[in-house]
Amino acid sequence: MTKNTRIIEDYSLYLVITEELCSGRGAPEVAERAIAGGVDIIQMREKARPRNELVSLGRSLRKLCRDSGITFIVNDDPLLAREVNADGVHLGQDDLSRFSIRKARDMLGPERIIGISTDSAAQLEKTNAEDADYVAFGPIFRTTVKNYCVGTGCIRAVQEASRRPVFFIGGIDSSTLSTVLAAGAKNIAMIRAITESLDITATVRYFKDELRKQKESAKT
Ligand code: 3NM
Repeated sequence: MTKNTRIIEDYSLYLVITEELCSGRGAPEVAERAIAGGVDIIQMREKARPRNELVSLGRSLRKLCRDSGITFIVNDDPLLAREVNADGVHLGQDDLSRFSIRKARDMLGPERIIGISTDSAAQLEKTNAEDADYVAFGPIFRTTVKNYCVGTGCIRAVQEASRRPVFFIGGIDSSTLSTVLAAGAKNIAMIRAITESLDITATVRYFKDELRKQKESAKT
């Protein structure tokens, strides 16, 4: 580790990359363009690909991220995260039945990041008591990978209840971002608003600018 990656700054932009949602472009190309726009964290989220492909793609993405000082996270699998030397792993609630947070921590050591998906106050409270570094909370709006959404009404309470940085996720795009920020969100995670964008660098720059403005206005 070249820096303490476990410290996640507020007002971070987190890009989750699933290659089949990249409009025909490869994940490394999307990552490179997003990095040029100033994205803070990139996750490789590939649900059904052979392990050798995951290792190879993971190593490519990790190199791109490491060369630019961007945090790189692997979804679902602490062993894969370790194999590609990612900065951390993101675990869904389903993954927690295979790997508890404690087990993932044992596998990854004290330096790496562990992120957890949550969608309720109960899951948030449980995660508060564990050695995780951030939580994702959502889906806030309708999205293609989930069949429900929680809405924006919970955002402020979630932000206040969480002892970790929270990334709000699910259907957030340029038309919904301001609502999410106005409700108290500090960190945002996205797939399609970035991966399906024609000009990924400009899109990421736009989201980062919005987060920066929110950060400034929170100070005053
Ligand atoms: N996890 P988009 S929502 C991967 O709520 C993921 O845990 C979610 O994609 C959760 O930004 C989601 O395109 C999909 O809606 C986010």
